Amino acid sequence: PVVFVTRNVPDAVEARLRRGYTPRINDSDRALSADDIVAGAEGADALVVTPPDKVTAEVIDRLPGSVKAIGCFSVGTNHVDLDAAKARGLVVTNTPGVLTEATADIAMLLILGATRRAWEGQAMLRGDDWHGWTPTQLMGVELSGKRLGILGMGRIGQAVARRAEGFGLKVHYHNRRRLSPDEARGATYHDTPESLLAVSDILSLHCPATPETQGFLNAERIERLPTDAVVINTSRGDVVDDDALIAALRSGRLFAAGLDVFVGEPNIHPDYRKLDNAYLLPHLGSATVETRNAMGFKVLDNLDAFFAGQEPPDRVA
Ligand code: 8YV
Repeated sequence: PVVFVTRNVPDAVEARLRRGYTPRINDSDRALSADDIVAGAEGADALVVTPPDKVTAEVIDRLPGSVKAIGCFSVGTNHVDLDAAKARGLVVTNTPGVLTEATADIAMLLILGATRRAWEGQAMLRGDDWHGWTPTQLMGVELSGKRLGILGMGRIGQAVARRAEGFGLKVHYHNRRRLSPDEARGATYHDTPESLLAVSDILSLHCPATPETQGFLNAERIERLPTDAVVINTSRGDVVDDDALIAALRSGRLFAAGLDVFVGEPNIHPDYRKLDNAYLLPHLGSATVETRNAMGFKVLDNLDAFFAGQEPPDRVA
């Protein structure tokens, strides 16, 4: 089968792709327009799509009839209109599980980086602006004994909770489903997001981007957080109202934010770059060699199953 791949993939994944398919790989790191995706899909049997390339209802409508399946190179599927895909009979798959640990590591990095002002320290050193140690220099927030609020206690939220225990954080969470005691490992359940916000010295967002979670962390909800709280986001930028978060960081209502995901990536809200208390990463959550290989192999496991006439293990539509 011919497969149009919207972004380049790790060498090991490409090698396996070439063994079973005729790949057409877009080599550029620029986001593709609807026209680019439709043109790339010409004559293809399947697409492999990585966010932020968007497969909207319009794109799905314009896809050539040869396309039967879409493999998301991601666990998140908000870049694909699943209803439109379903209506057209397209099979869509994703890559759950394999990026859990890498993403949880990045959440911890953001927690540490934001609370300990790591970026300000880097900037000071690299800008040749360090004039010596003083007892008041770059004082941060200590993790031990603080409350970590996890919104969305799925695989990644639970992996962050496991790591947080080692740092002496007390874990609280809200999730649509209350976890079993084994899964919760002593974390305190909150039956509403609002109740969780009130105790979250550090709030870490791990919910998917859906119409329900769109702009969840708005000005009113930020006000519910404790004074000097820290906000961490490794899920999707859409869960945060950028203007509200930026205003709270600027005014000092929040101590800091650690963000790996943004609305409109890669064109993030320009004001984030002006804030010393915003610790920013360019969507590195799953960016390890091990995880990106595993994600690619999962995409291919799903395509292999589909083209063998079997049920793909990670079908989402
Ligand atoms: C990257 C992610 O966006 O899996 C996801 O949903 O957000 C990340 O892993 C990306 O998909 C990697 O190509």
